[in-house]
Amino acid sequence: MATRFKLYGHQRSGPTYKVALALSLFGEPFEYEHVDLPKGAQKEPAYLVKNRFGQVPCLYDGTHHFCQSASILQYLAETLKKFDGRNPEEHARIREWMFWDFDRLAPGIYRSRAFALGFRKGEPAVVDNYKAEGEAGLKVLEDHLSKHAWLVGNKPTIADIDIYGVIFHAAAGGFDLARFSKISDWKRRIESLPGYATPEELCPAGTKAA
Ligand SMILES: N[C@@H](CCC(=O)N[C@@H](CS)C(=O)NCC(=O)O)C(=O)O
Repeated sequence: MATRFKLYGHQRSGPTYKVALALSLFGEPFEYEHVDLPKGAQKEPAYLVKNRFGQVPCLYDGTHHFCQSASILQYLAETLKKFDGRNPEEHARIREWMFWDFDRLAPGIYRSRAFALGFRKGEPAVVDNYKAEGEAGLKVLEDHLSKHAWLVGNKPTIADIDIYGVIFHAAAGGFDLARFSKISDWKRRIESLPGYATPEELCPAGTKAA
């Protein structure tokens, strides 16, 4: 069946998962193409015309190729009218969470995971620093979720999907989420939404048809 969307990504890429999960929660089937990062496929000219930054994910909507997972989530919310804010203030709050994520949460958690899984090497002080940054980010999130069920407003938005895509990988980075009961409750709320699926289900280590 022809689908509107085609996602280029890698199963172990957190940003790829954010977009795949959004499409699934939005109820949008999509074609998926595995980009072989270890072989450098993301730096090949044929891929660079789709994503000038030479990274995954990249989303094709039938007309344009889009990159940067947070921007892609905003594009999906705006065009499909789901998981979006209801007014300019909520749109700004969503952006605040997504900008904070890539500044303060994702580096600590994604890098700690990369060290733990052996994708990256680092001196102990560097490893400890990323771990501490991840812990500090989790504390901010836990505090907010102790007063709110969702990150913005009273329903799930792309801010929740974006940050879930980081929290999903926290355990693999050595973070004990059992110590963060509000994050754990919120995580379960997202996992019970219709269309929820794991990276392995959405992004096979190979290309899948829609
Ligand atoms: N800010 C980007 C980050 C994308 C990113 O870091 N992608 C990584 C995989 S998780 C990548 O493509 N790495 C390969 C490379 O940079 O050559 C986004 O959110 O889309």
